[in-house]
Amino acid sequence: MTLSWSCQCHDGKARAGTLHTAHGEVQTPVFMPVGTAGTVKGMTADAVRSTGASIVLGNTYHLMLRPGAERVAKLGGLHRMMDWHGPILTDSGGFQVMSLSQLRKLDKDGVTFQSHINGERFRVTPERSIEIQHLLDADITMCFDECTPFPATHEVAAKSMRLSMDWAARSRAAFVERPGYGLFGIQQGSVFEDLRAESARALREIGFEGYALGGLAVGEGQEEMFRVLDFAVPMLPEEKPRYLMGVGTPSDLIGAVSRGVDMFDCVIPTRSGRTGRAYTSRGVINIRNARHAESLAPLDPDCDCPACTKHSIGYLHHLFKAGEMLGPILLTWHNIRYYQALMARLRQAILENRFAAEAEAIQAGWAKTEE
Ligand code: PRF
Ligand code: ZN
Repeated sequence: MTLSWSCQCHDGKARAGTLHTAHGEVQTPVFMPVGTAGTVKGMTADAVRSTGASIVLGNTYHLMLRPGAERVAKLGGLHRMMDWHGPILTDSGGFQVMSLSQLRKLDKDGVTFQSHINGERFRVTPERSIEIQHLLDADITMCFDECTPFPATHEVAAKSMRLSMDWAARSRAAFVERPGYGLFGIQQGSVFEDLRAESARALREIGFEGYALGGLAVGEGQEEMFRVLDFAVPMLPEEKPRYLMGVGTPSDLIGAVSRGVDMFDCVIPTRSGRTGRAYTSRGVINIRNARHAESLAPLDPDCDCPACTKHSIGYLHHLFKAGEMLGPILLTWHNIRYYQALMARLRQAILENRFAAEAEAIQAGWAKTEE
């Protein structure tokens, strides 16, 4: 059987479920740490596992440029290379090509671009993107799509969405079905209800193991994203997992779970960790702030990660001021642990039918810091 998802429980629109993949099970709602170039930056795979993470994300775009998809396959695939033996989802490359590469040219058949690393020329089509994701041995393969830039007129968004739907059909045709592996479609249509509906119809017609919401968190703001989720999520099949790509802050995750989203990925916990921003039960802490210099308090008294149980805020502040690499490592560790604990808490609350109260209690805690 291909990859499947079973729902244990609903609470309002929020769902608790289990993904069954070739490399193990994933409890949803789930946050997937981003391991762009074959590593969650600054973390060993053991460290990532210890946070409670059960699935990580890899990127077609980065790995095809370096070390190359065929070379990853020669090195035993992404799981072996990373020492990550759990499930892996790979993004298809379209989004990263448009945001990172130089001199890109998009046509009906695919995208030609130059590497942001050394200027080398590459071409990606839906067929090549799927082939690369097979070489990487992704449990979850994403369709090759175009993330419609924001803002877009209705006409531009319609044309872009229809191209992505054509590419979704080609991605499906190129995907080789194997037990425990699956292909996810990606809904586009910008902020327009009729285009989101047309996109959902096209994807359902093709049929996928899961359905992603693309083209959001691209500058529209949280209120607008939630407005779109209110109508876009119910358009996707009830019995399949739903994945909101590239989202988000803890507040975004709570709002999206309450609207029926099951899966997330984002660079926020890892990137913020590297720059000294910690997400905690009391709110966001900027560790470089001078007022932390002599604090003996833990970063987050409610967290069980090494940064919080073995060190003081004052020490973490010192590591960042001194440019020591342990600083970014410890804050990355903490942020990933915070995100995993948050998702586990939301899941438990859904199972016990008290999601709304739990969401409110978590958000009330954030008011306790002023940064
Ligand atoms: N498409 C793909 N990857 C993505 C996005 C998308 O629309 C987004 C949008 N937030 C993030 N990552 N393939
Ligand atoms: Zn911590």
